[in-house]
Amino acid sequence: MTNQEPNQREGKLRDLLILVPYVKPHQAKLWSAVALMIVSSLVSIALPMFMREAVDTHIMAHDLRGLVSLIAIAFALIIVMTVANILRGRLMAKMGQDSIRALRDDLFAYMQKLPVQFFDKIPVGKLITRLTSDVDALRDLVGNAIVAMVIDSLRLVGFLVLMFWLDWRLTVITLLISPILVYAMTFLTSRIRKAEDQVREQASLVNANLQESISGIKVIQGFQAEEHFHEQFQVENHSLLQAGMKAIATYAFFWPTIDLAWILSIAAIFLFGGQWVLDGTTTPGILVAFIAYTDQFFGPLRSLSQAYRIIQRALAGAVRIKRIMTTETEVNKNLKPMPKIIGRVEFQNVTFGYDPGEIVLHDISFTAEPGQTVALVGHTGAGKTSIINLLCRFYDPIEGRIAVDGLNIQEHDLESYRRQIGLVLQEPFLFSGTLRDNIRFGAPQATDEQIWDALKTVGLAETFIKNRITLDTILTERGANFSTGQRQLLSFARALISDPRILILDEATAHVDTLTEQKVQQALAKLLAGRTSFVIAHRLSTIRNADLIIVISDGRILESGTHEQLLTLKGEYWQLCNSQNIVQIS
Ligand code: TTP
Ligand code: MG
Repeated sequence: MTNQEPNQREGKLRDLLILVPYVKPHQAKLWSAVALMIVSSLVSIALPMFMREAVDTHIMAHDLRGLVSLIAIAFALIIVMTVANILRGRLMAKMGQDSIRALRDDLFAYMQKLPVQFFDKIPVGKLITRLTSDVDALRDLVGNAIVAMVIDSLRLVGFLVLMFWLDWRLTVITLLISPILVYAMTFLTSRIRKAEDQVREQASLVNANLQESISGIKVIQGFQAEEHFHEQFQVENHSLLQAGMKAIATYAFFWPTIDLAWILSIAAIFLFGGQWVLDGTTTPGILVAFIAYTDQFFGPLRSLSQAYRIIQRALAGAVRIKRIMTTETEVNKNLKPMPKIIGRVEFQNVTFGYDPGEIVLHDISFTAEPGQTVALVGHTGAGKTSIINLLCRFYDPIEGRIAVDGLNIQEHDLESYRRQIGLVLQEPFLFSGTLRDNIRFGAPQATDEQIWDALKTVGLAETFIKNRITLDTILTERGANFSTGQRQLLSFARALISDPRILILDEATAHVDTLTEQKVQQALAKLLAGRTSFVIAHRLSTIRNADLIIVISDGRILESGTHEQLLTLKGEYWQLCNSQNIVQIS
């Protein structure tokens, strides 16, 4: 769905409307900045006229006092302009930062709710780079470009009007030079932009690469694959260098070309203007003022071309951000909330594939009665986790229907549904923070007593007390200061606290040793009691007591029934049990 990143040049001005709600609260700042900019623009438009006045009226007439007072007035105006510019810069920067902070907040909240599919298709590093640079592009737009665009256009018009009024012939000469400028502004800037796009793209690849190799550092070092990853990184890094060099090479043309245009205009103005002063058709003051105007004329042109680039980048960013913010609403279609459920789960002829062309689950149907424990059994890759993914609505089936208490889960609000599901995975998600926060993750209002009770139930309390671990103990990233088994039990405690109606354990007991396993079995029994539970475990001893065992193979249900029923079938399950010496035990 969202795997194609839009091209930089895509995006319409309309897409920038996503900024309106963020800029609106800062309207006062915006308008003050506009007012300040109008003041400073008026001064900058007027200043060359002072030069004309100084030369023609005062210098030519040897009027020193008049000259001094004229300069004093001009000086005062320049101070006004400078102060206005400083204030405007601060106001706009503040507005840019404030509104973009709010946008970044919202974006983060949206991202957290995006369908899992979204993340399947874009590497995390790339997503992060994209989002940070997209947000920055919008900040540049809000904090600078919007106002600059309007005011620079006004200044340009102001300059042109005054220039024509002073001497239309000189104005025509200045404008004759403008094709060089137009070339620099359009052709060169579009090449620079392309090169910069490539730099950004390449930078995001480097980041994705970095992110991957940092999170896999243990495996990489363990397998001594550093060289391989380094080589890969060198390749990406080299491409980044090349993209950067290309951008710089193009950029190296830009300013000299602009300067050339400027110097040519000044030379032409001196050449023709000088003659016209001599033949009396224009005055020295006008010539001086004109040179000042020509100089100033280039300023807004430059910043307009910069603003144009910022707008292009912001447009591309806005499209991607908008895409994220609208993806979310596709899921949350304002559905009615899922009422409090009892926990009867039905799969009705469910067919599913992560890629519609590649079916992973074929025509799956089964019913789990409230409170039952259902075990999903099958070889690796059979589709067990995929069934769970559908039940959690990380994905939606292609065909068929999943109902809980008879209600189609696709027709009900996701949040209110998921709140009633507990998910314990093989690799528990622990985050940096206190033990307390990690355990009451799904039930923030849980008291310390409840947390300790849960820890007791899963058999962790004793060890924790012995090792002086309190609820305030800080977990380092991903709970690295706990053993894998302890992390697993922590995630049991977390599930207990949030007290879900439907509980899912996907390979959740894989890390627990046989000694603790007895404890775990007791903990599990308490955890599963009174809830509809789905248990996936390769170790079949964990699931013998299940009310319903479903054997999956290649995405199809092969057999289902209780342990005893399935053994008498002497089919796939019987074989699986044989391979784990379970038959004898039973
Ligand atoms: P799973 O449903 O993950 O298989 P499983 O849970 O039975 O296997 P295991 O015991 O190893 O955990 O995979 C079924 C097919 O779906 C498999 O071909 C891989 C594919 N698949 C994806 O394409 N994307 C996914 O996110 C997942 C989970 C699976
Ligand atoms: Mg699995």
